[in-house]
Amino acid sequence: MRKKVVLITGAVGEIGQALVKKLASTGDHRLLTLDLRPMPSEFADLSIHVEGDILDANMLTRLITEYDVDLIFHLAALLSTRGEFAPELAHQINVGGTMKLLQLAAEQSQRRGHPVRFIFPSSIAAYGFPDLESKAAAGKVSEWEWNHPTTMYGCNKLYCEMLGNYYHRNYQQLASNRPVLLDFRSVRFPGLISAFTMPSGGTTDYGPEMLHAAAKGEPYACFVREDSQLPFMAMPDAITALLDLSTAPTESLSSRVYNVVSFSLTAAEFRDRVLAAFPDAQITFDPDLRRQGIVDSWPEDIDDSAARRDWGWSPAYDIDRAFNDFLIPNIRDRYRK
Ligand code: AKB
Repeated sequence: MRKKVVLITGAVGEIGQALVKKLASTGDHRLLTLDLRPMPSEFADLSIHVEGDILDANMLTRLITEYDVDLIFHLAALLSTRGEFAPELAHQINVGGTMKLLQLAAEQSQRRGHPVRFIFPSSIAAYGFPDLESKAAAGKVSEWEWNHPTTMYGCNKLYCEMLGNYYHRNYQQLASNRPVLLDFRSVRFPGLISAFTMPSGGTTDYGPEMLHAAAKGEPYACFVREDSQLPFMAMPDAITALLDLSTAPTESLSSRVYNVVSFSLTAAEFRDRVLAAFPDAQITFDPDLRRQGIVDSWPEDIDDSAARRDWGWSPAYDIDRAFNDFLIPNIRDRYRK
């Protein structure tokens, strides 16, 4: 008999590591993880790990055939800044990889006669404002406003939300026997901040970079202006959002794509919080016009009332708890060691 597993792609990334740790701690799931990189040694016993490329269609087919994949967290992606340096590669990974996995999950749903749950992290990169005036006037945006992404990554995320919806609702709509369809669910994340891992290749990275540099006693030149405002979330809340959405009863979901957010702050406010914890931190502002343009196109805050109403989303870490109870103590501890 095939073994029932939860598949996590991009498992060695920031969200992946936090998710693997959390799911392994419950002991309820057998985890199958996939990443180009090996799992860090402290995670070695937590999953069956496959070192492989999301673009390797044969390998994906083999995995889906060998294991009974019940739930997928598809985290593998090239983030927004890196995607601008390699847009075609970003498209291949972000769209090509997702498309292949959606197709395999659709086939698997059909074979088992039961929908595979497909959880997909999307992003505030799915939004795009033409200028700072419209960004300021919009304030909190809901899911289907200002969907005009300016980055390859943002285009990829928005399109993959649509693809997920397609496989969820309309796949093989003209077939005489409609197959069992997969169960696609997506959360749009703001900038995520972890105490235990560092982001790479994203445009919200200035927040975590500032914090980790201060704890290490290194100077940091922030690549956006002081007044740049974006929504953020502490990593444990991101994991809660993924898990809560994955188990929400189908009948409670009025949509397949939900905004989630914890707090919003400017880069100057971020600096002030870092300085309050690390008074000797040397933080300067040296905006990079191109990355600044991306941040300026993203909303300063997002409206997550649909997630709160439909599946009870509620972040445990507001801005004070995120900094005082999670980020500062754990980051201090990490670099003290
Ligand atoms: C990035 O900056 O690319 C990511 C994101 C907002 O999705 N952190």
